[in-house]
Amino acid sequence: MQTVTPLTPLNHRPSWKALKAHHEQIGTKHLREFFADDPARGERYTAEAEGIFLDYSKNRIDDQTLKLLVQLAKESGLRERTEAMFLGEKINITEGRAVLHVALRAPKSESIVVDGEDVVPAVHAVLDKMSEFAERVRSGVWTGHTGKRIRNVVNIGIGGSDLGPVMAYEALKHYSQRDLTFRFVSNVDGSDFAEAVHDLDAAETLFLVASKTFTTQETMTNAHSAREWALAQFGGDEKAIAKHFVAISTNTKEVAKFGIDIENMFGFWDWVGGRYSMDSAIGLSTMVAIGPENFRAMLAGFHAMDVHFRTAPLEQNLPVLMGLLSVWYTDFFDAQTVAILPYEQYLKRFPAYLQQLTMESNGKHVTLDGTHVATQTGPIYWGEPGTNGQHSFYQLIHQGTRLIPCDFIGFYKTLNPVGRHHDMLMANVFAQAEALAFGKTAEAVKAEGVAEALIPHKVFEGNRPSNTILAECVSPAMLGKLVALYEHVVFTQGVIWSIDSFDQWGVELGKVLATRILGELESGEEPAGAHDSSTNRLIQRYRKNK
Ligand code: G6Q
Repeated sequence: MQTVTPLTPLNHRPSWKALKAHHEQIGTKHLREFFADDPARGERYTAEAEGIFLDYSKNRIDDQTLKLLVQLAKESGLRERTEAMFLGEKINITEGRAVLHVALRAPKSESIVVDGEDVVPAVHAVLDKMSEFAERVRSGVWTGHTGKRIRNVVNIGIGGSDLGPVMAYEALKHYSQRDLTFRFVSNVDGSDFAEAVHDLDAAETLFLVASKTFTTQETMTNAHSAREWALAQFGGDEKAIAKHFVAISTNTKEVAKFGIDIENMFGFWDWVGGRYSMDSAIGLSTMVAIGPENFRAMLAGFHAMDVHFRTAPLEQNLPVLMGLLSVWYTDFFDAQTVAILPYEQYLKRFPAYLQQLTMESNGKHVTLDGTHVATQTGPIYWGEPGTNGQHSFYQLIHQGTRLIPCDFIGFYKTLNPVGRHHDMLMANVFAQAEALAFGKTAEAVKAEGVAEALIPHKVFEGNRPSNTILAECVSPAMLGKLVALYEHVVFTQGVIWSIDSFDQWGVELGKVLATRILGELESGEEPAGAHDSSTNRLIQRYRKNK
């Protein structure tokens, strides 16, 4: 790893100190006051780009806050770091890698050079190969070992090789080829695999084994079980494998070892991080589902947001504004989480997808130069689609003791116009954001004739911040824009916190320990008891009862 010149700690940057003082002045000011002082803020604190409208007026900020946050972005080198990413510099310093998910959606005319090689032609070559394959499966030209048409596509992958494909499939189901069934297997828990294939015929099933490294324990275990499951139905005929398994990976050697024809391997590169890979070959299941043309529309959506992030002034830049606002709450209000609340059933896996994108990227405790961070970093992202969440956890957001900034996401149009459903859905978006911001005072409750003793229980303090994002409708292009929006929110946060948003060392320790413990669980001899007393007892108990 290259040595990094010591960085100015975040809390020593001039704008940070100014923000601290500013927070002391306005930190307790109520959104009711903000709106009373500035009645037009609902019109002013908005930004729009690429068909995405952001209303950020219900945040606990004023012009000075924004000025200082933008200054913080400048002092933290956001523009320079953004350029470094787009130019293919090795900004993932702990792994010595470029960070080029933006190259995955770069048009053919662009050129991005990594280690002396333009990567854009290679990206398009893989896209063309994926398109050809997807068309063959979709049209029935690709047949299985017995000559039957493929009806089921099972993606086997985990983490970045699963969450993006599942989310995108769910989000874009409306655009999918409905005579194909899609399933996703990720967990090493055998039930995941068993349930995914229990009603499938191997002769009509195609497995996409998605693994950047092709060594991930869960994925390889599931892939081997799939291989055995298929071979059992094909009378052990190994020749069947080539027709029913394809690989998405960067590791040709391991793919070949598994028995997959490397002609049927779709590659990508070490400069694509797992959680940033749904628009690479890892998105093959998405492409088979929605078709190459829709997939390319999705890539164009990603690219449009990339261009906006790279070029729009910071003050009108959607990812920059959202990133800075989350830093404001995380570091100055001690907010620990951000709720992602899509009012769109098709986006039901979007919060889960963002969990990985945000938390694996920015859950870091040291800065790029290896010193302990001076402030809190990555907030916990979580959420569920509305209106379901309203009937479960919104209580805590409205009346609990924690500050939970929310991102509401809604669309002008639904893909399934049924009666009044969509207006009802959207009425809830606006109502929730309004209720969170303005609450309900004791006077208002009293005026309704509520009994004295009940009044405190019925008070809504309000002053709970939110963003509202509005867009046309769920489409491949819009999904690309939304994902890229949050990718760049994460990037913005990471630059302010001076952390490496692109490594994930935190997942390693557990993996190493699990490998060691697995041996102890399966061993014929009583293990030596080399752990702490708690772990030793748990292992003993499991061995006895399994
Ligand atoms: C993502 C992470 C991680 C990764 C999985 C699967 O950024 O690196 O979630 O995607 O561990 O890895 P493979 O694709 O190598 O199987």
